[in-house]
Amino acid sequence: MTKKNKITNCWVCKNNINAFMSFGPMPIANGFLTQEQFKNEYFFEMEVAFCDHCKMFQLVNQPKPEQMFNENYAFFSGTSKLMGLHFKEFANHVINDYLNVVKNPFVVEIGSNDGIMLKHFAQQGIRHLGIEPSANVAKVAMDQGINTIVEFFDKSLAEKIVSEHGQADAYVAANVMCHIPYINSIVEGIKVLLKQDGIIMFEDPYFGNVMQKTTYDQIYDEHTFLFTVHSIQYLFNQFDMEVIDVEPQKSHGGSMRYVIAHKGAKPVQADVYKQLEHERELGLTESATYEKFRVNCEQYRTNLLGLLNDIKSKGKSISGYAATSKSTTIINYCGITTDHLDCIYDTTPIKQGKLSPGAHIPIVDYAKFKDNYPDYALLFGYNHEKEIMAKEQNFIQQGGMWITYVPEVKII
Ligand code: JHZ
Ligand code: SAH
Ligand code: ZN
Repeated sequence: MTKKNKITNCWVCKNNINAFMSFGPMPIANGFLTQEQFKNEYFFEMEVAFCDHCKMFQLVNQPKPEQMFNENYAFFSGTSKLMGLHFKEFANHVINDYLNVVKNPFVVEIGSNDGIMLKHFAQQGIRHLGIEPSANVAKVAMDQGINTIVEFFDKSLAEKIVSEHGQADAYVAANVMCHIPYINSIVEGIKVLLKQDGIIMFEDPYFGNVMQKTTYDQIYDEHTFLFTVHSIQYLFNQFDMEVIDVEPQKSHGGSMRYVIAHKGAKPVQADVYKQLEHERELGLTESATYEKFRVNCEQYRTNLLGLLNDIKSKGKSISGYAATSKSTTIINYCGITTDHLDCIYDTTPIKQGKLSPGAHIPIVDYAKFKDNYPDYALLFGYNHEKEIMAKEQNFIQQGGMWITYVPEVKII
């Protein structure tokens, strides 16, 4: 049964919002399951809204955080080598450009997962604390000696951290700020946690890229929000903090890194104003743009399902490649089934041997891909294209073909 617990007011500014689009009933994106679990599988109506007042794009309906982030969480950050390098660069940027002038600095990261970023602070002997509610991924970090607490960050936890460790010089986060519905409590918590001259640096998928490339697969249960500089500026201005710099990133199909400080504490860089202007040019502050986005999503769905049906009508085989969270939206919104995909190959041990959320497509160890190449492979992990192509060169050499849907549906 599809559960409804819909909000009617914006999570950020509390103004009235209305959904402009539904992606239909959706399961938990990382809810890989066994056959015995089918009867209790959770679905919610995945509807999205744009708040015309604070400019925040958001889900109006989603599972509770504990249903998604717990001791069975299936996403381990360390599965991508290139993301490992990305987070080393992120950590060194914070250390070299902000912490070098501070005596005995203290860094807090939320959503620290398996320690992919925090380990670079730990290895340099920097005082650090990770906040990670999913116990299984947190354990991987703790086993490496990275200080981690298994909790959800919010204002009351921030107060507790300050009383035990003092205020932080840097607050860092990646791909987690957009995951938290009670975002105002998070920002209030950061305000309490951060020293007067401290720095906030976080990154998340950028709605500008999602809109331009129609990568609607960034919309799933975990992503309560897709940010823009406009919406982030509104969010932090509410609590006397401001965006002082923006740094576009290629990761996850296009992300934005926001640098934020207490109001007046640090100079605002020109790039912030440039990006705000660019967002107005793209129409990201106008409801009409979101209506166009809906039409584009529907077109992409028609194109992808049409291509898969066409290939199957010729008797050819197709497998999925990389059981990403994003693939749950593509599969369930487009109506992709086990009639289309034989299986999905993936590197994550706890996903292997299970079935995909909703459509119940088998997840198979990627090492078996080469033993049984399909005619076509649908690249769900397009954001890891470089890494995947490098290890799967043989597939093409043996006559296999990749199907992508970013930035358009096509055979590569
Ligand atoms: P990947 C997750 O999204 C969830 P997902 C979360 N909500 C988020 O925002 C981002 O991460 C940060 C597989 N894979 O990174 C392993 C291969 O099979 O796009 C994983 O199952 N071969 C927190 O899940 C999946 O892809 C490979 O070579 O969309 C991870 O997908 C590589 C590199 C990955 O994140
Ligand atoms: N930063 C890593 C992990 C992102 S996955 C990366 O970019 O690869 C998102 C993580 O945020 C999950 O491990 C999840 O358990 C955690 N999370 C979700 N809500 C949180 C909250 N309120 N406080 C801290 N972490 C949270
Ligand atoms: Zn709002």
